[in-house]
Amino acid sequence: MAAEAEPFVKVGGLGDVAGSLPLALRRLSVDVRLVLPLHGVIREQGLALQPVCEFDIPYKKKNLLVKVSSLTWEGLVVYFVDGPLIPPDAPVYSRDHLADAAKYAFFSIAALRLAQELGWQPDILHANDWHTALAVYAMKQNQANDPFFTNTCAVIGVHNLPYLGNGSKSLLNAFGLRPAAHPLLPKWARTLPLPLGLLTADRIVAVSPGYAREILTPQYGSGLDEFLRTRADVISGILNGIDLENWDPETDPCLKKQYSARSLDDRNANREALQAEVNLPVDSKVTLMGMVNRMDYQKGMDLVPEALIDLSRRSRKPPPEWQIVILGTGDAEIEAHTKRLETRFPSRVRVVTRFDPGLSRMIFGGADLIIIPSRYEPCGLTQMIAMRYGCVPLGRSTGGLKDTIIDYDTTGESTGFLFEEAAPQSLMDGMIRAFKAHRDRKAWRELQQRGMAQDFSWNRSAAQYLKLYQEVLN
Ligand code: NHF
Repeated sequence: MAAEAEPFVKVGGLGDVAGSLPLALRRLSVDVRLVLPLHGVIREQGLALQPVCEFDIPYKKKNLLVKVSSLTWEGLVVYFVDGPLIPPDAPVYSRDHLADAAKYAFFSIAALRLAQELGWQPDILHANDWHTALAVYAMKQNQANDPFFTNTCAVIGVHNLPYLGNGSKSLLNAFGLRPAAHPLLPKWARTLPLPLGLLTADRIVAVSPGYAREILTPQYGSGLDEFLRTRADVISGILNGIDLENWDPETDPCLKKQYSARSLDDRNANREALQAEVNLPVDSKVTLMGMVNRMDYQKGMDLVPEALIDLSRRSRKPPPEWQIVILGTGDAEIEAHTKRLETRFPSRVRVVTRFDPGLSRMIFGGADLIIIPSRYEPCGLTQMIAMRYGCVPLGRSTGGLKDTIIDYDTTGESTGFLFEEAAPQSLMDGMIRAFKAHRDRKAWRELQQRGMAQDFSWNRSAAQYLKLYQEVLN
C-alpha cells in the first residue's frame, strides 16, 4: 500500500520505490499486488480501469461506500481505491493536513478491507510511511477477532520519519480504532498514524541501513528515538534501488551524445550542451556543478547560496573555476533566495525553478559534480542516478548518502565526496576538495568509472526484501 507509485502518480521518492519494488518482487515470483488511492491525477489519465468491487466501511455513525477498480501493468495487479474521502480535485498531498489525514485513514482502512472482499489473504501487508500506517495498526488491533488476517505479518517502510500524520486524532474513533495505550509510546504520539504503525508492525524497514541507525538517535528520531530504541530488534535498513533501464546513459534520449564508462570522452558533448542550454559560457576548464533537488529545508538548499558566496570571497591560488546549474521547485522563499544568485554570479550560476525531467537528465549526463547537501536523507536516489551517469556526487554525510558514496581518498576505492556538517562552510570545504580532485583528470575519470560500476539495481534490493519477508513469516 502506498500513497503514490510510478507510473500512475509520483510526487517524490516514495513514488519511485512503490512503483519499482513490486515489479522487482514479481520478477522473484512473489505474488504481490499494489493498492493506491484513485487520486485526481490518476483519474485524468483515462486508464482502462476495470471495476472490481464495492463495499461499505463504517465511519462515525454511518457507512462510507468504497469503490475499487484495477488494471494489470507489466503483469502486476494494481488496485485503485475510490470513495468520498478521496476528493477527485485534491492533490496527492495538500496543505490541508486534516483533509489529508482523513483521506489516507479512509484509504488505509478501505485497502485493508479490500483483501477480505477479494478473499486474497496476504502473507505480508507492506505499508509505507504515515499515509498507510493505520492499515497496520487496524489489522493488528483486529487480529484477535478477525481470523482472516491471523497469519498476515506487517512490514512498515520508513521513507521519511518526520511526517507522522498530524491531524488524525479524531479519525481513530471515527474508524472504530482505539488509541494506543502502550507505555513505551510517548503520549503525544498515541493517535498519530506513523507511530502507531511503528508500534505494531512486525518489522520496520528504513530505506537505508544508515537511516535505520539514525532514527534511533535524538538528532534524527523526531522525538520517537527512545521509543524506537525499544524496537531496535525489529528495525533494519534496505537501500532502495534505481531502474537501470530508465536511467542509462547509453540509451538516454535526452542526451546530446550517449556514452558508457568506456567512452567518457563522449560525455564532453553533453557538458557543452548543458552549458549552452542554460546559457552559461561553454568552457571546458571549469568544474561544472549540478543540483536536482526539491527546494526545501530537508534538502539543505538554503546552505548553497552562502557556500557559493563564501567560495567566491576566498582568494585561492589558482582561483577555483566553477559553474553551477540548479534545478528544482518547492518552497517559494528558498526558490527566490537561490534565484538571486544569478544576479550575483551571471556567468556562473543558473537556477531553473520548474519541473523539467529532460533538463535533469542533461545535468546528470553533463555536469562534473552533483551537489546533495541534505540535512537528512533516508536513502536518496539522486546520488545513485548521478553515479550511473558518471556525475560525481558531493553529498552530506547522512543516511543513504553516507551508505552509497565512498568518500574521496587516494586509495582507489572512492566514488564521490562527503561533507560532515549541514553548514555552508562544510559544504564549501567539500566543494574545494572536489575542485582540487577534478584537476587530476585521470584520477577523476577513475572516480567516475568506479561510480558507474556500482550496483544500485532493484534486483539486489528486492532480494533483500524477499529475505526479510521470509524471516518475518518464519
Ligand atoms: O529516497 C524514497 C525516498 C528516499 O531519501 C528519500 C526521501 C523520501 O527523503 O524512499 O523517500
